[in-house]
Amino acid sequence: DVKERTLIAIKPDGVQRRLVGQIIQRFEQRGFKLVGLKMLQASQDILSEHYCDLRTKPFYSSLLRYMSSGPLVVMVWEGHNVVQTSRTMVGSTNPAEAQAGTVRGDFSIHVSRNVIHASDSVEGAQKEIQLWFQSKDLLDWDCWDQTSTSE
Ligand code: YYY
Ligand code: MG
Repeated sequence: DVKERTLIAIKPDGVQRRLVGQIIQRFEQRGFKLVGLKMLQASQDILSEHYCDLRTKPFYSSLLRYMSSGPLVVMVWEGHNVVQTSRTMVGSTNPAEAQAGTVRGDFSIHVSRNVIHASDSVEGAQKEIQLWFQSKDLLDWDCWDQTSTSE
């Protein structure tokens, strides 16, 4: 499905460390299309919804504190197999296990500061996109290189 979409968020440590440009570059370079982008400091409400599956985990409250501690850059990327391919690009949850060449494998060392979020399934992505974006803020734009320019 070439219209598959996923939610990618650069976490507060990624923004603080000026990694926004490099991370966006990787997704553009791979061939995905950016269809939504915003910067915000997240509330506990939206984060508790976003991480509802983890509410019983011991790290849950520190995760929410960290995720609300500074601005996030939240994006929606579109393209063939984008959910699975972005998980591969992002690397293992624990950066100690993440391969070099992945975002986490290149930029992080600890699971509590792992720089980036990516949806883990197509259904999860749909829920997360609805949670973080209004549909009017997602742009269904055509690439010029796929459009006729004979005028
Ligand atoms: O999807 P992903 O981010 O790779 O991992 P999840 O299992 O969904 O956990 C979400 C988030 O929680 C993870 O990115 C860091 C944090 N976390 C943690 O602080 N300590 C753990 N042992 C596991 C996860
Ligand atoms: Mg997850």
